[in-house]
Amino acid sequence: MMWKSVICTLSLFVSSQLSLWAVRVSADDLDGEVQTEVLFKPEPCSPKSKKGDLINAHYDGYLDKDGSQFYCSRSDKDGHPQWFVLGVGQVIKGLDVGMIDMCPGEKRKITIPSDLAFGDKGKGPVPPNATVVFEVEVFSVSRGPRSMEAFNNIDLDKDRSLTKEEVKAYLKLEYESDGKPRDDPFYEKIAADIFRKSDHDKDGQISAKEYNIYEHDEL
Ligand SMILES: [Ca+2]
Ligand SMILES: [Ca+2]
Repeated sequence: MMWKSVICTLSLFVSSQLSLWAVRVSADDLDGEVQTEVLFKPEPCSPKSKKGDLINAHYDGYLDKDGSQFYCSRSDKDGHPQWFVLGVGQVIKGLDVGMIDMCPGEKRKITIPSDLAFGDKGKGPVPPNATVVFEVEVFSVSRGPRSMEAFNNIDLDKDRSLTKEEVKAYLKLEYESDGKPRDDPFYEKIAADIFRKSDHDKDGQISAKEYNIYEHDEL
């Protein structure tokens, strides 16, 4: 584990140093606080991520002041890309904002001031009031699991509650319809991630209420 982490840190440290030379572009709609720079954009670039979408991505974090790495999703958790719902606070605010309008395959460098990242307390290896830089790569963008339409599709037995089996069956269908079927451990891993974030009372089911916790966020 330690070994993998060191390798990852070293190799990405080099790429980060190189990309520091690139010009930073501030996206118009991000009010200048979060700076995004597109490192790679596939053609065509679609679908584009929006608030409430379920995102699968790698993101590596660096301190802006010296380029040292504090987070590497490629080595954490066996290197699986991370799943989260965009725009609802499952990741730091700067990523919620800076990862809008990204398509699968797109890579960005996102520079985030501390008040939209880890704040005046910092977190773990991130010191207080630190500006951070994330290099993100998006693998998939799908309609958020937060729409009631999706909930009803996932809830096969219509008991207004989602089991892990129902979530896995749904993921399987999604991947197969994209022509990218995966093996069972892959779906198991994603389902476990989703349950960790959504099954707040830990009863092994995602209730309609748990699922809809962000409903007021006009998804
Ligand atoms: Ca059910
Ligand atoms: Ca529950």
